[in-house]
Parts: sequence; C-alpha cells; structure tokens
Amino acid sequence: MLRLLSPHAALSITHDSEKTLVISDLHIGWEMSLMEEGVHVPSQTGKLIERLRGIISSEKPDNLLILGDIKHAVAKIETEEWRDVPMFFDEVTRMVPKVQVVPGNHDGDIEALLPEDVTLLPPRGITIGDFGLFHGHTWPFLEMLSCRTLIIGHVHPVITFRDPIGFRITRQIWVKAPCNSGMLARAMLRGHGLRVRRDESPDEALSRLNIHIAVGNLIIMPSFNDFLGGQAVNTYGLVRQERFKGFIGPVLRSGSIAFENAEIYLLDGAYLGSLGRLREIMRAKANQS
Ligand SMILES: [Mn+2]
Repeated sequence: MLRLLSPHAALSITHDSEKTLVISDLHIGWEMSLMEEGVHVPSQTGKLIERLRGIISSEKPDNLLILGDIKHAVAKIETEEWRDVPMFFDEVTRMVPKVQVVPGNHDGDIEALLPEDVTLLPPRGITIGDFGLFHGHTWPFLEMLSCRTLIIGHVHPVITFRDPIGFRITRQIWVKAPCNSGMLARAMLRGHGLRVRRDESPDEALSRLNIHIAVGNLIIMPSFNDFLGGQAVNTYGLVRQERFKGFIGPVLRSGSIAFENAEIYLLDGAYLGSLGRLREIMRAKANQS
C-alpha cells in the first residue's frame, strides 16, 4: 500500500507489515554551488534533518529509503559535503531502524560518506512489493517491468504560472503518469542490451526470462530539498526542452510515458488536473499576450 505523506515530499509503502518511508533528492551541499555564483545561502542540512525527524516521529517507519542525489557535487566531494553528509546520516540512523540509499547521478563516491549501518543499494534500484523504485538517471532492473508502479526522483518536478499581475508562482508537484508497458518493455530490453527476435513480442522475450509485464504507471517524486530549482513540467514539458534531453534519463525519454495524461498534484494533495490540460492553459495564455 502506498501513501503520499502530504504536505511533505515523501511517501510511504507498507509491504509485508514493513513500512518504508521514501524521500528523494536531498542535494546536500547545494548551497556551496550557489556560493560559487556569489549567492550566500546558509547550510540547509539542519532544516532537512528536522523536517525528516518530524515525519519519522509521526509515521514511525521501519525503514528509510533515499532515492538518490544525497549530495550535490556530481563526481567529487565538496568540503561542505564531507561535514554535512555524515552529519545527516548520523542523525538519521538514530531516528529509524534501517536506512537504505539508491545512488543517483550526483552520488559519485558516496560510499566514502556513508556510515557502515547505511545500506548502499545498486543504482538500478529496489523492488518493494508492487513498486519498483530507482533514481531515474539510468535504466532500472528489467525485473521491475513486473511491478505495477515505478517510482523515480531526479527531475524535481514543479509547476509554474503567472498570476494576473505578472508574478511568477512555482510549486513542487507529484506527477503520476500512465505508462505504455509494451513500449517501455521494448526500450528496456534494448537498454539492457537484450535482443528481441523479430518474430516475438517483448512479452514473449521477457517471459523467457520469467518476467511478466505488469507496469501501468510511473510516479515522479518532488525533491525533499524544497530549496532546489526544478523542471517546470507545464511550460516546457519534460522531454521537449533540448538542454534537458541528456539529463532526463532513459525511462522518461523512452516515449512510453503518457505525459499529457499525467495527473498533477500539489504537495498538500490538491489535484490540479492533467498535464495536458495545464499545458493548454499555458499555451492559451501565451497566445493572448
Ligand atoms: Mn538526479
């Protein structure tokens, strides 16, 4: 069973009487990269820890799963990260019995920063019951095609619009999109370097591997660090913007995700409508002005 923990960028999955709290995209050390731009923002790590403490004390999960991008610097470890990442895990491992990390694209060398009691999972993710969870910058395990729902982070989805005065409003969102399982299966088989014979369907190729396709939708999590920038899904869409093409990850790029029919929710749970409808509103406005 999955629950969105509004108003937080967090969800919980209960499976076999174990409750897992899931968050994504902490980007610890992000303030340092702003500093290089000349903007001085004090470390936000303490705030992230306190917010997480609040959620954990009310939800009482057995397990905390962090879906990638713990830290901000991609390949190296910044000075501030050497301090803040261990501090974060030091606090967090005292709040919850088990902590697991799926590495994201920003988590190069993350092992060096993780205490021993934190489990580092493979970048291809983890399956919990009917849910397949991975960061989103790389293909997940092929076996996850048999999960009903895939859950990723990575893109920090937001919605943005202008009010009548012209002020820009940006809010973090949840995206729940239908997924064409056949198309995704074909793309994933290719991504894993497996050939589908011309005379067989992806279903047949996968059933030879004992995998039965069940995937029906994809959830994109908002970033737990609410200070970060995000991708405005209603103005540019997720895949269309050229400079994000490489970034967006193979699953979103596969053409199998029906973004136009995606359901968009604010963090407080309010349903805003389908992404297609929200985009239409944007386009109509643009034509007016
Ligand atoms: Mn990422």
